[in-house]
Amino acid sequence: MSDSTSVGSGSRGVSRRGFIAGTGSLLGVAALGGRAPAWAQAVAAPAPIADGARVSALVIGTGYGGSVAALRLAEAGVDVHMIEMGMAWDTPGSDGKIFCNTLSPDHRSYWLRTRTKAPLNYFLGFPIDRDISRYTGILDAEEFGGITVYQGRGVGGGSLVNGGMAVTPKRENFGAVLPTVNPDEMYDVYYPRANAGLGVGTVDPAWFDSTDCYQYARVGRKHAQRSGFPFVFVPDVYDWDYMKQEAAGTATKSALAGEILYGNNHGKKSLQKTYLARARATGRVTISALHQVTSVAPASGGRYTVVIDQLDTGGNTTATKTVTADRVFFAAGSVGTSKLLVKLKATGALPNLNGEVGKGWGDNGNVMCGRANHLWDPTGALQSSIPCAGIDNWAAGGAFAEVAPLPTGIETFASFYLSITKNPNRAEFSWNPATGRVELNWQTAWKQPSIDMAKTIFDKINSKEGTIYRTDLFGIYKIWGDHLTYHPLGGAVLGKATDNYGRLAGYPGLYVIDGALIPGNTSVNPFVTITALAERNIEKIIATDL
Ligand code: FAE
Repeated sequence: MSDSTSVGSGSRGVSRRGFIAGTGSLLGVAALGGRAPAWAQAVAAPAPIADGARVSALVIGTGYGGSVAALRLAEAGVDVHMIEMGMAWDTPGSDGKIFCNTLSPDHRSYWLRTRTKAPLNYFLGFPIDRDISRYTGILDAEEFGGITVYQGRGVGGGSLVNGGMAVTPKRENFGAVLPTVNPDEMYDVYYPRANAGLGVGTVDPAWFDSTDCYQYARVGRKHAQRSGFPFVFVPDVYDWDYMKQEAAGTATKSALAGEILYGNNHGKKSLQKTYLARARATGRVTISALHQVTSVAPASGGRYTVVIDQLDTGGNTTATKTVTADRVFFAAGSVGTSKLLVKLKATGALPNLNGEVGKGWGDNGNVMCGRANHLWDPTGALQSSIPCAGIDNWAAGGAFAEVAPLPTGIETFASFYLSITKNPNRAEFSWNPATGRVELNWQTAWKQPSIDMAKTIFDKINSKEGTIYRTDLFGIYKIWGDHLTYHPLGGAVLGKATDNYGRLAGYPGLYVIDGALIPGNTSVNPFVTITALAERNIEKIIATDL
């Protein structure tokens, strides 16, 4: 894997040469045969950021918030350098694929672990984790005291590993999601802009009704409806035409080969193929992969000194670089941004950050469970790894459950769900000087409200169907996956740690522009809201600060 996808500071001409980021053509890449995919071939890969460099805008992280900021700043004529601790994920491995499969994880699967840590870690009561070699892999299972927080690592952030479920919250719930933001501007301008930029679409209902790969979701729909729950199709950034071709046997299988958690080699429109492709095409955006920001502190002239460790694929620091930036955008994700800000405030690099930094963190109420169906109600051996269906009991019970796949390749007679719930608990990050680490005070018991809310759906369905919970998916006789979240949110909350547009209190030129701004819950899957909020904030920042 190359460690950089950059086009070089100031080398605007390089990527202007006709790089058209039409995702339709990009997704048509069949077997890669050891070559880089089209989107990666279109730009040169010169050296990463140099020690002593001076940059106009430095963006920490290449997930949703960072990608929106980079694109819009570049379009406004600002040169942008993005710093990403994970890999570029633009070069196939020895098997000809960039990403490894969920069913056969190798060194590419996890961030600096010697054993996998699968979210669903047992099957039929047996542990399924396996040894791997330590590598800067794609999925970080970051462990805090009471919770494991899963995050994507690499150019594209969470878009590399997520299910692509692209959900706009119901308008009536928005007031609780972002209380200080005007819903009119979000629903009229920024949600539509985000959905268009991300390439969001919905499964063809007729195809859904007939294809083998969504039998599990049809079973989910039947059970939901028989218990009187509203069933909804959930939009996704997967290329639905490509999935039809997979099912027809005319395209290399990706969603239908179980690819999801450790990357998707074909049909998913990750940020690499959408916002980041457009950002690179401006010629103003440079990305240094395998570079981790460790410090940001004021420099002379209102600028900032940024310290960056360059990493090798073993996670070792091979160089430490100090650069100067006019403006710095924290887009390292809820956890990454919170950890940096809390450390920098406590250790004296940014002492004037206010007391809200590190607070207001939530897990989006994530909780998982499975149900055991009757033998006459199979969910299908072939399951698309891309979920497309949900059960909406938010208003009545505080839970929105996505009907999730169990793409094991065998018939399991199981229905599996990831619920997003209205869990009120919020945690706080703090600096521990003894360990030199940032800690999070979340407790596993704080998931109980989530379990109770999810039970408003599944107790009723079990009772109606005469079925039971699976007890073999998260341990030995353990029903609830209450040890994790996929959706970390908060830690630098909008209007509290920052002003109402993400400007950090006390430091002109420092901004937060990622999931850290959102106070703990979005009522649905979060990345559309993170993207829309970033679109709103960067528009204001460009108009007034630059
Ligand atoms: P994020 O995408 O996490 O990007 C932050 C980036 O910053 C990462 O690439 C980091 O490696 C990088 N970084 C961190 N610290 C540093 C540092 N010090 N220096 C340099 N780089 C750094 O942030 N959401 C949905 O809406 N729908 C889904 O279907 C869905 N499924 C998910 C499935 C899984 C398994 C996971 C893990 C998440 C899922 N999510 C889903 C959540 C979604 O991916 C997440 O909310 C967003 O990615 C967060 O976007 P941010 O821009 O905040």
